[in-house]
Amino acid sequence: MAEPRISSIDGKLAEEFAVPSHVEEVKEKMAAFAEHHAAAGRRVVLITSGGTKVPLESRTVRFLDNFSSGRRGASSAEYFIETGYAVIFLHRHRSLYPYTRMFSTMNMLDALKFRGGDTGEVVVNQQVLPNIAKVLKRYQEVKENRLLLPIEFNTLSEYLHLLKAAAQALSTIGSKAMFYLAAAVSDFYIPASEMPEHKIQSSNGPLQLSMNMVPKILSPLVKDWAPQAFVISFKLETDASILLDKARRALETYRHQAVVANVLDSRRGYVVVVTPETQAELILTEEDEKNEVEIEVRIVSNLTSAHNKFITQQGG
Ligand code: 9Z3
Repeated sequence: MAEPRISSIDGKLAEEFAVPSHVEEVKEKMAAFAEHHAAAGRRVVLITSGGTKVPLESRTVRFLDNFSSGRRGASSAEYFIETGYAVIFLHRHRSLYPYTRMFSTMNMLDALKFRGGDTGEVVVNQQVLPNIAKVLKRYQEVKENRLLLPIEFNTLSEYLHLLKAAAQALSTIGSKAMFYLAAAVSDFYIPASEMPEHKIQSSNGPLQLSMNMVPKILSPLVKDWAPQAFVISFKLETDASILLDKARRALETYRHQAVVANVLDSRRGYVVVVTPETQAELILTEEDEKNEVEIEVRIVSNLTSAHNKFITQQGG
């Protein structure tokens, strides 16, 4: 099927997806962040992370969601910062967040002890919160040096408009920008014009939904909004036998630099980084798992090397 024209995607975005009121303000923030870090000799990566919510009613009671925890994006953000990048972290509200992700499943109050006294002192039990001192120190350094710019989204509409704004904001730093599109974005949505205003009534009987295809935003991102950037998309399948074919097809269609291909159940221990010329399998061994090595450290290392080469080739 022929690729939709860029202009039609721009039009669709404006017509069918509500524009968040703060998009221009966020765009300026992202542009200032990118220019500041590029001037200091740093590369900038825009990471998308987490799932998207697709509302079924305009006064939303119900929505369609997906499995993504945001762990891939949050851990990758930390490894990119360790490699010297500044990170714009475009993430789903309440999905995992860099540094705090390590403690997200615990009950904070179980890790604290009230000592009492005049000051009402509270102390941390470091056995309950292992590594807290190391992680907190790193988090504070990252904050002081403003290496991490967090931007939140909730719905698919917010995600699409904020990604477009990010792409335009980063276009000024050319090949120094990387896009690492790890968010699990819905392929389907109900256009505002077809959405019921009020809560769908179960008294009307079984629910049948008809959903439209979400415009393929990678197309204008690569061709139009940030044409010099180094762009990585992710391909997720549950059937491993079609994964690499789909990854290669995505590269041929969008002509970006790499696809990180993964299967739902094995995504924590196995991915393939596919480029037009190469295919690299990244695998965690049992030994790695014992040592709590995360696959994102390998993904980030592979892609930052490729980004280096890309910048050299572009003469930037
Ligand atoms: C991914 O494939 C990510 O690796 C995961 C990470 C979402 C699987 P978690 O957030 O999981 O750590 O729990 N992201 C992209 C998934 C996606 O929707 N890709 C689209 C597709 O496969 C194309 S861009 O068609």
